[in-house]
Amino acid sequence: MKITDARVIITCPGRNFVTLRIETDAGAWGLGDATVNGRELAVASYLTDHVCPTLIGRDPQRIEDTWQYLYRGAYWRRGPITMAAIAAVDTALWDLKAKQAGLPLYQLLGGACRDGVMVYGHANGETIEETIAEARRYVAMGYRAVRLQTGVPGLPRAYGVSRDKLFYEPAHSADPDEQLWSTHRYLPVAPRLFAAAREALGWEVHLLHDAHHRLSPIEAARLGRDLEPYRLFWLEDATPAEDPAAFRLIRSHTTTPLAVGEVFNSIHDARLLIEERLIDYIRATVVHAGGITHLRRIASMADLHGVKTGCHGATDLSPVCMAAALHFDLSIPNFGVQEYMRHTQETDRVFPHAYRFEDGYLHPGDAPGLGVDIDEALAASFPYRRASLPVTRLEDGSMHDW
Ligand code: EZ4
Ligand code: CO
Repeated sequence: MKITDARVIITCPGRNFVTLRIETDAGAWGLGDATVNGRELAVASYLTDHVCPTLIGRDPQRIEDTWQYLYRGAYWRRGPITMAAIAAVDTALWDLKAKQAGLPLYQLLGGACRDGVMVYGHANGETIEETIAEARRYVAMGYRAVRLQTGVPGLPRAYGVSRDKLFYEPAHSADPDEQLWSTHRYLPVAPRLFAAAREALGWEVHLLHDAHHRLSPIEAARLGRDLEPYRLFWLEDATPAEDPAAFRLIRSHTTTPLAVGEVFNSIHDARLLIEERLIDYIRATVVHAGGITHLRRIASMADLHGVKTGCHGATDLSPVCMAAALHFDLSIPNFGVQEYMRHTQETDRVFPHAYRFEDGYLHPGDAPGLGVDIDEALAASFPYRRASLPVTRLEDGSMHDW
């Protein structure tokens, strides 16, 4: 079997998505997600200009060999753009192989380790009351886990607190929107939110919180301690993720479980955190961490050290990535939780899919391959629109992490 075509499809059904479609002389084809939020065209060029020409004529069944060829062959290893491009090829080849076998992908990965994939949704509100009202909606929909984010008095438009409810999109303007941050204002609010949430929602539902990489290590340690009474499932992205040693300090001060890694693209980003057991959940996901082939390696290393997975699942990960994550989640022993932000109806129409939500769990379905298609004619009716993630400044005007 030979690859005869590999092409990039860019579409914007509410937000931008970059998808790779690989075709073969045997008629089998596969899809891979290559979306990097706010930098979509860079991956599209990496694929179209550099990777796709080298795929033509290759045997699509040689998934591991192709991964190694693209990783080692580039000389320039790692990085979000390179690894998203490799992920797209890898995902498409797994999809293709499973379709050829007539099996849902999770069967090729060893079969199901569980009956469903527990997901968490996002409850956002300007006030604590509004956030809790949103959380109640998720619980009523059957969710067993909910992430709570609330506005901070004095900080208009803080990152991660959306005005939209079910459909939250942080990349909402062509140029980066400027937002404001103050840890001093935020730190007392988060524990108040979770105290009120436990009072209102009880202790059965899992509660999560995302600090979006905005704290210093000692601030994160303080927050972790203040949140301990409310038994969070996790505190996510406490400090900037490129500094793993910071987690030694946080870890030594708090028993609140820690999650990080949605921006990781390589096993090397996660190694120290996992080997020293500084985190409880690794957030790397298929599209941003080198595809199914590389993410399995990260998960195996994590399993060895008692760390579970909690794959990123925001709206900028397309239904193709979501499906890939679900097959992966279903098949690994050390799955923890899967983030699930719903896509818009336009996105769901461009990417018809077999995965379904029921009773707090997602299941990838039993269609062959990933179980996701792309309606290319409909995709073409939603042309690319430049969109950027926001930047954050402190109250004195200086730049900050977000
Ligand atoms: O900031 O997906 O946990 N989810 C998040 C997301 C990310 C965006 C970045 O592309 O933190 O909102
Ligand atoms: Co996050």
